[in-house]
Formats: sequence, C-alpha cells, structure tokens
Amino acid sequence: SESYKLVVVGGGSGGCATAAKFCRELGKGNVAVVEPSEIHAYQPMWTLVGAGLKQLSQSQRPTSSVLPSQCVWIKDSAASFDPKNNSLTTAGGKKIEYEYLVVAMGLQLNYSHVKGLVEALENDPMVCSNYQRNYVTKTFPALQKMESGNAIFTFPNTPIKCAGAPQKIMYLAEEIFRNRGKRDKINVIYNTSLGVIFGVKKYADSLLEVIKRRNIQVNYRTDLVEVKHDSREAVFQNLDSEKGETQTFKYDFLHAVPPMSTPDSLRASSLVNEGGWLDVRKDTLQHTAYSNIFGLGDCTSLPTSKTAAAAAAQCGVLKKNLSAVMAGKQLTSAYDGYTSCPLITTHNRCILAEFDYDGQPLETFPIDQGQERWTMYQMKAQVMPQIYWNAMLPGYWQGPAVFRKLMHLGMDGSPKPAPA
Ligand code: FAD
Ligand code: UQ1
Repeated sequence: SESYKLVVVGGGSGGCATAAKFCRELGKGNVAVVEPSEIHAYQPMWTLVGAGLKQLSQSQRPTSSVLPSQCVWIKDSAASFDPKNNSLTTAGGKKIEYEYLVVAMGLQLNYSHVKGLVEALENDPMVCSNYQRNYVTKTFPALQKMESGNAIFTFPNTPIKCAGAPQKIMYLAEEIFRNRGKRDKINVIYNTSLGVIFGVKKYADSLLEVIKRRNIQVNYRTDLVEVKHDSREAVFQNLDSEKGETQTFKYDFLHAVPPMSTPDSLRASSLVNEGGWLDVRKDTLQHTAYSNIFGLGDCTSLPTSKTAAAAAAQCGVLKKNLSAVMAGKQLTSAYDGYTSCPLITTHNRCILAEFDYDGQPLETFPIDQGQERWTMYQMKAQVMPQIYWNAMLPGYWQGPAVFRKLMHLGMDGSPKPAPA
C-alpha cells in the first residue's frame, strides 16, 4: 500500500485548489490526489457553451496541466473508505493510507433516475442537458433548429450544483428564439421542482420581473419523471399532489437537468449523514466524527448553494483549519456560507447573486447587483475563467471577500472590516 501525509479525493474545483495550497506547504511527494478523469472541466462555462457563446474546448484542460506538479496524481477513483484505519481503496484495487484526508468528490449526475431520459438524450436531437460534456454540445444546435411549439426547461427534485443554471439557459434560449424571429410560435416553459424561482428574495424578485417581461411560463413543484422521445412527451409529477398526480407535456425542445447525489462510493461509506452528504461542520469544514478528515465543495453537507464560488471561499477556511490540526492547534477559521450565482439573463446581461448561510445578500460591488448588468456579464464570461484557471486552481483564490471589504470601506451601513 501507498502512504501520504495528505490525500485529496477528487481533483475538481475544490480538490485541485486545496491540493495546490498544501503542496506548497508540505512539499513534493507528500500530497496525493485521487482523480479518475483525464480532463478537468470549468463547468460554469457550460451555460455559455449551451448558448453558443463559448466552445466546449475553452472549458476543458488536461488534468495533468491543472494539478500541482508536486503532487502525486493517482489516476483512479475512490471505491471505499476505511476512516477508522486512515485508508481508502481505489476501483483499481490500490490501498492508500493517509494521515489527513480531504474529500472533494462533487456530485454524481443521476440521469438514469428519470425513466427514458438517457434514451432521449442519446436519440433525440431536441433533448439536451448543459450538465454533462457530451450533452451540452447538443443544446445550441437544438436551439437553432427549434421552430415552434413547447421549449421546456426542468429543475429536478434534489439539491443540484449551480441552482441558477437550469434557468440561465432558458433566458439565453428565449433570446435566441426571439433573435431568430421564432419567439411568437414558441412557448417557453420552466417546470421546476422548487416552490420559488430562486432562494434569495432580492434576486427572486428581479428574476420574476424578467420572466413576466419575457412572457415565460413557470410551473412550480413540477418534477420530470419520464421522457417518451418517440412521441416527444415529458411526464411531470405534481409534488404537492398527495395522489402523485402527473401531467404530460408535449415537447419540441427539452433541456433536462438530472437528479443529483453524492457519488455512490461516498454514499456507501460511514462518512456521510442521513441524506448521503459528507458530514462536515458548517463553520470549520472538519468532519463531525473524524478530526483528520475535512471536506469542501458540492459533496458536503454544508447548507449553502453548491457552486465553484462557494468552494473557493471554503478552500481558504479549510486550508487554515487543516493546517491548525496538523500543527496541533485550535481551529480558528469559520465559513460564513458565501456562495455566488451569476444569473445570466441575456448574451450580455447578468444578475450577480451573492449571499451567505442566512440567505442575506453579500455583494462584492458597491452597486445594486439585483439589476441585470453588462459589467456583471463581462465579469462572468471574461473575468471568471481567468480567475479560475490562473488563481483558483493554483490555490490563490479564496473568493472575493477581500475585495468586498475594500470596496465597502467607509460606506454607510456596510459591514465593517473585522478587527485584526
Ligand atoms: P467538481 O468540480 O465537480 O469535482 C469533483 C471531482 O471529483 C471530479 O473531478 C470527479 O471526477 C471527481 N470524482 C468523482 N467521483 C470520484 C471518486 N469516486 N474518486 C475520485 N474522484 C472522484 N459554479 C459557480 O460558481 N458559478 C457558476 O456560474 C456555475 N455554473 C455552473 C453551470 C453548470 C452547467 C454546471 C454543471 C456547474 C456550474 N457551477 C457554477 C458549479 C460548479 O461547477 C461546481 O459547484 C464546482 O465545480 C464544485 O466543485 P467540487 O470540487 O465540489 O466538484
Ligand atoms: C467566484 O469566486 C467563482 O469561483 C471561482 C465563480 O465560479 C466560477 C463565480 O462564478 C463567481 C461569481 C465568483 C465570485 C467572484 C467575484 C469576483 C464576485
């Protein structure tokens, strides 16, 4: 068996950034990253890929080029965890021992949990999904082909990553239909399992205005349960109906967002809570049962919206607290739940939602981010990819908190900088 000071499981947004930080501290050969994929994707770009505003290739780089050069990359997936003995095994049958473990395995996409959805994605050119790399490339061609009828966009009945993404693509699609002169013949329909358009009232109010102005139909508490691609029908369950009533919609275009969960191997371990989430403390990110295990990102129990922006902020807290544990010191850093969702509403406008555990806006810029803005679109489409590749993955970006504090200095009613 192999043994490392620190093992990071998952080399996505949170795992890669964390490995980079600890490689600098612990040096060559002491940090191992378990990651099966040869391609690292900047998933936030997939909304733009779906709308034809970026190419898939711009969102992807070889994993070998983003993982820190001082780490040991174990190109395999974690298959089982034995936290009592500080070890895990891989699908390839390797046993790996660690002193400290960071779990950043992200989410598993459960397309197969919706009857007929995989078949529809594989066979119907008008069924697409921005959540997976081989389906996101179907979205723009389908939007260009769409002539008339129902364009349906779904939101599943589980927590998902980037809770805004299911509607961002709808706004971009509506704009494409309009620019192509087809809008009059197309019904744009948002069927969401949620009871609200967005969890934070300030941004929900702005989005509801967009929806009204652009004549979009929203059906709440409506969950996609089956797709019949032969007859182009989508079956939705009414989540408020005790009898489990369903309603069938004819579709001419369907953007489906799959139900999600933590990966099976994590869910089967003793590291998760009842919901199957990696059980970490919401402030320190330390595991509730094992003090040498930490977690960050989408796979965790942290009660905030799952985004790369959140993982970036968590990365800073995790670094400080795990370093403290390694040094035998008290944990001092606490995560406030910061997360951000750039709600793109047109090819050059965006509402940049930023908020904390309490669902209170925590905005970086001293302007009202509840409005659709050109600057925020540029931020999302041009600036964020640079920050991601050049600052987050190398372990230097911990979210915009420092800028927020700077830009709000001396402004009325704003949070005062914390005392040193
Ligand atoms: P990931 O980055 O998904 O990484 C998880 C890694 O774990 C993967 O590399 C995977 O291969 C690996 N893994 C899985 N199983 C195993 C295993 N058994 N063993 C080892 N490794 C394993 N976020 C934003 O901040 N802003 C946005 O605008 C935004 N838009 C989005 C739009 C879309 C369409 C999508 C799909 C996501 C979007 N996100 C956005 C969300 C963002 O991509 C995720 O929240 C972020 O990547 C989470 O980081 P993570 O490290 O937790 O998981
Ligand atoms: C962010 O930090 C981040 O992580 C790298 C994102 O992921 C792509 C984001 O989408 C956003 C909006 C942020 C927040 C950053 C700023 C400057 C507001």
